[in-house]
Amino acid sequence: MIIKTVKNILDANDRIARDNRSLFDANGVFVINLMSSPGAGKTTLVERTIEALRARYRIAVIEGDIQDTCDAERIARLDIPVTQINTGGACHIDGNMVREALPNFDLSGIDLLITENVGNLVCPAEFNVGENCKVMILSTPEGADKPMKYPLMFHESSALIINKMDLLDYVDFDLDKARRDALAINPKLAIFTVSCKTGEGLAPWIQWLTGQVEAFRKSRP
Ligand SMILES: Nc1nc2c(ncn2[C@@H]2O[C@H](COP(=O)(O)OP(=O)(O)OP(=O)(O)O)[C@@H](O)[C@H]2O)c(=O)[nH]1
Ligand SMILES: [Mg+2]
Ligand SMILES: [Zn+2]
Repeated sequence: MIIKTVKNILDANDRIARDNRSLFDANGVFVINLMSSPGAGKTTLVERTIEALRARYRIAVIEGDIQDTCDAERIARLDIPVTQINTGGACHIDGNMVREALPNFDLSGIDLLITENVGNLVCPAEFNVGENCKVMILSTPEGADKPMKYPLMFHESSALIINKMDLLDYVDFDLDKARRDALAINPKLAIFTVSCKTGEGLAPWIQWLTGQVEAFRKSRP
């Protein structure tokens, strides 16, 4: 019985996510669902990505947090349209929450919408919000065992950003193992090793993302 209830919730969410997707398609908006554990560096990556791509694309951000608005305030300081979703306890954002945030934006004026999910390595991967792709961050202090312990997010993501490479000498993080295990779960995963603090390694990520956005734009009638 419980399993059926969960399935119904996911089915209902998928329907709403498909409606969101239709709206994004109609307006030519490429959407990223950005996921990671708390503190892995999602907001910092969003800030770096905005700096790199704001001259090329019109960017907007949805911030998902259980409570508080500090991440949205960080983005607003960059003068980028941003809406904060407070989930009021829920540990992920879902299609309905994103749908309710959309009236705050002029979608026809957005090329790239980044949704930062609630910090959580588990259920955000189960809920589509209408994104073109899921992107996840694993940071070096979290440990290289995470792909094997939390495989779903690695399975569902198109790109894995291994962040905080500047800390590699100070933490026990087996980079080869993390890569190997992540690719065993998802052989198509694009993996980037970066430091959002120093900027090291960010160029290939920006190039990959640009390629995704351009492919989406070309695919539109
Ligand atoms: N050393 C180091 N610190 C980083 C790096 N990237 C982010 N941080 C720091 O890590 C902390 C968390 O970064 P955030 O970007 O706020 O992480 P988040 O994933 O958005 O966190 P939540 O939204 O709370 O889940 C901050 O103190 C950042 O300055 C990095 O590459 N190296
Ligand atoms: Mg954040
Ligand atoms: Zn959740």
